[in-house]
Amino acid sequence: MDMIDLRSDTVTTPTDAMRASMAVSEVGDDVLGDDPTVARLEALGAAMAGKQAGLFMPSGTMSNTVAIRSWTQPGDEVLMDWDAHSTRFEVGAPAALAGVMVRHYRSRAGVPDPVEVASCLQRENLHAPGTTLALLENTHNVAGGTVVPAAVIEAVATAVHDHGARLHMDGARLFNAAVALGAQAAELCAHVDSVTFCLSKGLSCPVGSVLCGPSDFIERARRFRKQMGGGLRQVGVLAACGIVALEGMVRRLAEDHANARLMAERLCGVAGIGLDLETVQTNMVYLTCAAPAQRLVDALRAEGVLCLALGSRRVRLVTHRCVSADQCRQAGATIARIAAGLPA
Ligand code: TLP
Repeated sequence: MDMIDLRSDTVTTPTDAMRASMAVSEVGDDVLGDDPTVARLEALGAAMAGKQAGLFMPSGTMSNTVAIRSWTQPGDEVLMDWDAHSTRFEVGAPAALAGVMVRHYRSRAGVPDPVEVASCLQRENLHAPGTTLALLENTHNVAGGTVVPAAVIEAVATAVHDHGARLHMDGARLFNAAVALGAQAAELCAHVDSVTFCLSKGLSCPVGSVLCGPSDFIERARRFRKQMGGGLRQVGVLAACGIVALEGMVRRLAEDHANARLMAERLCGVAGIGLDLETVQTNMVYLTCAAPAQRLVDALRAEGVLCLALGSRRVRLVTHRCVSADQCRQAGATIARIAAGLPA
């Protein structure tokens, strides 16, 4: 049976153009600063994010953790969304590897309220750790792949900067946000101090993220990346895929968004499924199911549809380059049939 894999956009495989560029890319020892392909990717990534410098990272998780470590001192407070990826899915890295105290704000459909963020920022005193960093996530994964508009980012940045803190954006799916908003990525990054985006999700690279920010921050980040074991040698073979992705894979993300939309519209109103169409803004569809989520996921696997249970009654479907519109239609019909038949 051909499986329709909607577990994540991380399942995308490299394109033929990526494989070809890997074969011919010029490489060198990147820890010694000798890899010209990595340098090209970092410069391109920084330019697209509108920042001074970029740093190639093995993963989004390491990129966020290195950013947190580079902007803070152990014991500082870092403010992030209650459902931020760095809180939910990074194995406690901010605490374990950066030694920071994490505090949470709550957003509405992934969009923070600048007034609430401002009210959470703490000044350092004898008792309180000072807030030195805040995080935003764009698109916001757990909220549904929702986008944070540029005006909200600017308002949050103003509050954070007025406090004397920094703002980092987890833009694992920054280009999905940009495509959905019809904006340039740099417009969404204009007011944040640093941003990371992933190459290995909808952009289809096998590995990698780019952390972008001011040059002195990136130099600190380079040391912390090394400290965490992320110094890589002839990694131009991977950076080459990133260049292909940034030059040619961004605009097609609109197709993934359209496919998510058609699947969501098919599933809206189906018995046994709750779905908020307003949160379907990019390439994700979150379902609330009447039956336990894992039971629905297991039943769908037997029918050739793969998806993830992210919560006891929540199932996530993610569209990407390796699933077609027809497959999304087929998956929608299968999910509707199975969900309607499962006991609560
Ligand atoms: N998210 C993965 C899982 O960890 C949930 C996925 O399948 O969506 N920030 C955000 C917003 C992310 O969604 C992810 C990956 C990361 C950071 C981490 O990226 P990687 O997996 O490269 O460490």
